[in-house]
Amino acid sequence: MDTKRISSKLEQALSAQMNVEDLQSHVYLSYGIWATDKGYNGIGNFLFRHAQEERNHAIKFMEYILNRGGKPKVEALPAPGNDPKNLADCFNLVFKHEVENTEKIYALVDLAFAEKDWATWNFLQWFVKEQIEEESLAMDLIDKLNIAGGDQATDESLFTLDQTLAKMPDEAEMARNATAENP
Ligand code: OFO
Repeated sequence: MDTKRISSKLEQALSAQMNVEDLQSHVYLSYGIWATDKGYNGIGNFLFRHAQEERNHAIKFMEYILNRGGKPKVEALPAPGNDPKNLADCFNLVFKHEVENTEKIYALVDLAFAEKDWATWNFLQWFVKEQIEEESLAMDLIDKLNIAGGDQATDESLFTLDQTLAKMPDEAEMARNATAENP
């Protein structure tokens, strides 16, 4: 009896996204190595933690496909690309990667909707929400660097920024979770 509960088209599209998440993980790993090598250990650590999150996203896709009776395929990944030119470039690239990823998730939601595969549509809503957090986190990085002085940032303010990012949570706080004590 065929127990597969997902179309081959969605199975392949979700499997491709599993590989995209793994590539994102490698990209953040490479940025973390770049930052640490430049002496920004706090920023490097933040990016390494983020690389791990992307890896977890890949596993989430893998498990879902398997749970629906499909079989994901691990593909060869392209190289992560050039190192960022500077911190502003690094944070802008993080934001760009997240926006591109959001668009990929939306395309999957569209596909699940078109197929009326509500289980997959529901599964993907977790990623829709996650991308709001990830984009906020990336915007926060850009804001923090601007506050530190952007291109004109002094070594001292960059040192403080590095320390701040070392302690920054991996998840952005959602506006609706804010309280008077924790705005
Ligand atoms: Fe940064 O995002 Fe995964 O999904």
